[in-house]
Amino acid sequence: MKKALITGVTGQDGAYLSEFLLKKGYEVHGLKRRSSLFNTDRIDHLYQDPHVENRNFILHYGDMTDSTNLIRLIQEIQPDEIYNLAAMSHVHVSFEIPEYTGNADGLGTLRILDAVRLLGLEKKTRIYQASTSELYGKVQEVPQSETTPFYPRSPYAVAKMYAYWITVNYREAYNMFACNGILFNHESPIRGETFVTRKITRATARIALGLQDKFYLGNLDAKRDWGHAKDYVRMMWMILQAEEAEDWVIATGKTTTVRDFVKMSFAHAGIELEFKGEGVNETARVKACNNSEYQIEIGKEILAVDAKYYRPTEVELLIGDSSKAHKKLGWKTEYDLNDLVEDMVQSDLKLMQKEQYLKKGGYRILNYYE
Ligand code: NDP
Ligand code: GDR
Repeated sequence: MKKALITGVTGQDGAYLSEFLLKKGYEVHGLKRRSSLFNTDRIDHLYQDPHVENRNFILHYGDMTDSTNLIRLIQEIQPDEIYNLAAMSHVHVSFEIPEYTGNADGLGTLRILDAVRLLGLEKKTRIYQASTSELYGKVQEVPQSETTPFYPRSPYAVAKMYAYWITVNYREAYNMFACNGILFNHESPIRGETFVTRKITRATARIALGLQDKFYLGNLDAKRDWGHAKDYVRMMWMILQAEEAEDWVIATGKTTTVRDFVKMSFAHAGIELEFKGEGVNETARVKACNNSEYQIEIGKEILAVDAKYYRPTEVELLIGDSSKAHKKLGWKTEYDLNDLVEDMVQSDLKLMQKEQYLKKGGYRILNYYE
């Protein structure tokens, strides 16, 4: 039985990857942070009682900023594969906590690589590093491929740039099987609530069900290459099964504006929107609604722009070229953007129906939807 260690197991990708590897027969070890509230919502369905013998899903406390803990865990587990997914992963927030982001996302990656080297596991343990399309930053070339130069535009991207190169360096210096997956944006119903897609699908459901009047976004012109996280975690595994350790771009090859994502999301709930104005004055109103269950007023303003969501430096356009992964690893996607939006909107509608019941029962509904 192969053993995998996943850092960031409680995150979106960690949850899907755990499920995927367990189905493949792996013993999965996950690194989770201590928090004052339970933080395992996304993996609770995989939880196994620690009193039961022969568990194949085991959680350990740890933190990417704590080297001794990482060394001890890797020594105990002796993993065949490490998937380094843990990171402070929010680009906008990284402008507020740049030093911590550098420590967790940049140096954290070094700590994993160096632990494997110090423990003499270079030949045994393969390492996947969660690199990102944010490395491309300011547009140098489109579509972006493994040979496109980097120009990071946030403390997050700069930290991930260190992580990218230290992974390449350890591969070359110590002959380790360490690879970067340069993944473009990938989303799902369990995407963090403050990333733009999930913010939009949650707002769609809340507005449709009368739980919220309006929501605010930043740059509606930004373009992203959005895929489904389920397709992308499969690729993480394929990267570590390849014959050679290399770096790979994973993307759909299509790009869409934030504005168009909003239109698609509301369209999946049967609501047509009309956009007017420009920049901070842009708004969207309800043009038509073909779902009689939603008592939504035609002409109502449901979206406005708030400059507080603009980033000090923005990444305007991402579109990836994954031809290397298609050709050499045979990677194919099962979901397109339409399937993704449908999956997210349907899931949020179900989730928000629960909020509706709570509200009817007199419970206070938290109106926090940043
Ligand atoms: P999430 O934000 O959903 O999950 C991040 C995970 O990292 C969480 O489990 C979080 O724990 C954990 N974490 C954060 N800081 C630390 C720390 N100091 N020590 C230990 N664990 C920590 O991210 P995703 O699942 O979306 O992304 C996974 C990885 O892939 C990240 O590295 C991200 O930067 C990268 N990436 C993501 C892309 C995407 O579109 N999703 C695209 C390209 C790269 P907790 O739950 O306690 O907060
Ligand atoms: P991104 O994702 O920065 O690409 O990083 P995010 O969803 O946060 O932003 C995408 C684009 O939408 C614009 N935007 C807004 N973004 C947020 N979060 N909130 C808003 O209100 C809003 N309005 C407009 C942003 O300006 C941006 O252009 C994600 C993360 O998962 C990273 O960890 C990962 O590395 C990259 O994707 C690939």
